[in-house]
Amino acid sequence: PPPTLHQPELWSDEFNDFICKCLIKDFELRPHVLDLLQHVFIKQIVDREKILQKQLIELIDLNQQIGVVDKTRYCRNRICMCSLSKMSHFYVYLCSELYYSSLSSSTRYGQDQIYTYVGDILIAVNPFHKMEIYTSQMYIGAKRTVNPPHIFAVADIAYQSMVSYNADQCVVISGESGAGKTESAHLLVQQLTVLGKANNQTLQEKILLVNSLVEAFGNACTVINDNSSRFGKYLEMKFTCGGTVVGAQISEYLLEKSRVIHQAVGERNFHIFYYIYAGLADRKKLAHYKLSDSKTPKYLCNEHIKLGPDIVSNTFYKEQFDAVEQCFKVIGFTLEELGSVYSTLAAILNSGDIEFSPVASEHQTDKSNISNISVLENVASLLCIRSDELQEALTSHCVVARGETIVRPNTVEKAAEVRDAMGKALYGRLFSWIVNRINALLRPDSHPGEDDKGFNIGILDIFGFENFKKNSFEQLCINIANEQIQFYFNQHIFAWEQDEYLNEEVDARMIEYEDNRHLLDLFLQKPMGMLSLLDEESRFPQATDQTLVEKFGDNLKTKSFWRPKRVDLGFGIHHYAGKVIYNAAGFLAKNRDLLPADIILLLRSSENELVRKLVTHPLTKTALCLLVQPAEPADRPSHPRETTNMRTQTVASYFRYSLMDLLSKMVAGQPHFVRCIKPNNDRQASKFDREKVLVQLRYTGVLETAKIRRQGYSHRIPFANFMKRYYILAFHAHEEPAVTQETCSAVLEKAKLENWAMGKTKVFLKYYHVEHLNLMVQQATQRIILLQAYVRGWLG
Ligand code: AOV
Ligand code: MG
Repeated sequence: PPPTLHQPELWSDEFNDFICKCLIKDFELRPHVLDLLQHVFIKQIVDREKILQKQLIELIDLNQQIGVVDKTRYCRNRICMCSLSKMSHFYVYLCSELYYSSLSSSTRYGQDQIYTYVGDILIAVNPFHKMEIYTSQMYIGAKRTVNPPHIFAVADIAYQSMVSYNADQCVVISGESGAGKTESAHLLVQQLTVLGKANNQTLQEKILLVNSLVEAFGNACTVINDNSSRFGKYLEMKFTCGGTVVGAQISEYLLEKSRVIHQAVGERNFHIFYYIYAGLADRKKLAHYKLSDSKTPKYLCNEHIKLGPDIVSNTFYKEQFDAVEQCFKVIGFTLEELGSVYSTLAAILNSGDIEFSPVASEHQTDKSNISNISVLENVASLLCIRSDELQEALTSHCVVARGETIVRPNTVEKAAEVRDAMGKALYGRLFSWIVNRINALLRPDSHPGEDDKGFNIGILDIFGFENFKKNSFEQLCINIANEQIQFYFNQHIFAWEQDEYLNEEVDARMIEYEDNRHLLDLFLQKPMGMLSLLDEESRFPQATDQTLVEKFGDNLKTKSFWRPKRVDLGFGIHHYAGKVIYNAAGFLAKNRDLLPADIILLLRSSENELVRKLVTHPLTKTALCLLVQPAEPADRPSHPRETTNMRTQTVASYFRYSLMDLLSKMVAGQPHFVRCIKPNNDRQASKFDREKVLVQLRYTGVLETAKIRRQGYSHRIPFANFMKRYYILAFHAHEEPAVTQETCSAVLEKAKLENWAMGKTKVFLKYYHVEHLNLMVQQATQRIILLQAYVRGWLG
């Protein structure tokens, strides 16, 4: 007999239990149960909330949509699995609504339920505190619906899809700055190494350390996030066809090099500079690397940072230094390489302190001199170059006029620019070199003759959308990259899916979504997009940042771009994620990103192998160090005084290229989406700012995603594939039914499924249909196996 229910609390344990018992025991939800359900729900909600039934359906409070969906899934699934499809979706839906009217997302967040599914997409709300949910093995190979939503389930689905469909996978993690992308990426790698059971322990260990190592060099403290990624990272884990992890490769995008020489108020330089300072101090090695223990290097000076307590004797930094060194060693860097890395970092810090003063002479007032020669000598000795040549390269430059090379002095400002350009270039190239070296060390061994091409799972973790008080060229690039990821998401979730409905003449209600294509056009179109205009202006020697914004204003005629009044060099952009006011000061210089050839040639004469490599090794396609490169071969005579055939590439053009490169990688794999949500701006645990969350859900399109996942069909299977897999549910095993709309319908009807759609060439199903069908096939096969065994036993 069906269980009885005594006036339960809405979705109380007792009630849940009741529903489950009904479902598991396969009781039909007879009218009286339905009545009961309806009665309980409506009565309770009306009593409690004093709203009418009609209004209940409108109760889809936007805040709760995110939660509704996962409960709906849960219910529908249970119902489907137990073939109780008679219960109308209306009631299930109602149940969910009611459930969530009493248990909203903020309550769930308060209970540390930070993960939610919207269809096949995972929403992760940053918990801002450590949670004990990352050791569980219950997600391995498990059906998604049997466990609460989790990031490990995403890893599992990506892994299982790779193994069963023999296809590359790609996990795209998005969200604004501080939303938890980098943490999510770590968790994915952690779980994927478990799933891909590396044969050797060391490889597993190495892969786990890659993120920490590159993040020590590529992350920094910003006003939004203490560990903010200042570069984009695409980590590909390589597997054999059988699913064993065999290596990893990273691509890095657009490191924010300007941070090396300047940090905004309240921000810091890249982590590694502090780590190395504290680490070397601890080992009494500061003097060896020409670092002072009393005077803060200029590149680390920022407001209240005190060298002693804040850096030198900071135990956290010291520990981090040890950890980074350990990462280097485990991954396979040599001690010599490590020494060179430290020297280069120390050289960069020292170079920031080189000072220039004008040479007072009657004829030439635009000449400069170095006022602290000892610092210059320190830099030269750390880089293993000659100090007189460094001095010359900083304080003068060559121009070629009518075939003759003329040496011209640098003004104080120009000399300081060259110094800073050198610091940025060295750091950018050091970062790329480390990444390339890691790639070389973690490249899967290829054994000649072996045919195991294998597959990979890529994890994309870029810098999140940023909107500071003052936004510059870096924020523009970061935000364009985010715009591009959002576009990809839209294409995948809405555009391609809806195109298919139209092509297949399936009657599905079209979902309106916020298309940001016009913004991508605004930035990337040629020749009139913002980046093209910037490049064009960068080619004019007379151009200024003022002429640049005027050019923007004259050419960019769209509502998403405007010039705010009374803001010098300002322009505004209405991004998908909100309005941002940029300041164009420094745009041209940052885009040109020039490093004089004199400096490059001088560094090529270094006696330190690493320093030489930094300026000679061919740039990999993802290395974003854009320098003016002399076309001459590397081994020129030591005196760097000739400049010919300068080849230039701007940051904007390289940026456009790397975006395309990134997209081509992403499109090649089957995507999985993780959308990180920041619950508050104060980085506080258990604080759920509803307004803040809602804004993010809106602009990321999560609400529309919920709709399309509820109304749309996540699985679209060609007839032939469908029949091959499921014909057994409606036909005899030995039959070979025709592949037609009718035979497919017959299978679906036999399986007692509803709400699917039939296209011209494909069957359109919801994810729960597929789970149900798979389950039925599994049961059918088991029955056949049993039967065969029985017959065999009987015959035998
Ligand atoms: P982001 O990668 O999205 O920002 P992070 O992943 O660095 O953000 O997260 C910011 C901080 O939130 C972390 O340093 C953690 O303190 C906390 N956090 C995030 N996810 C978790 C989690 N699952 N468990 C515990 N704490 C977490 V940026 O890189 O700034 O866009 O450019
Ligand atoms: Mg990050």
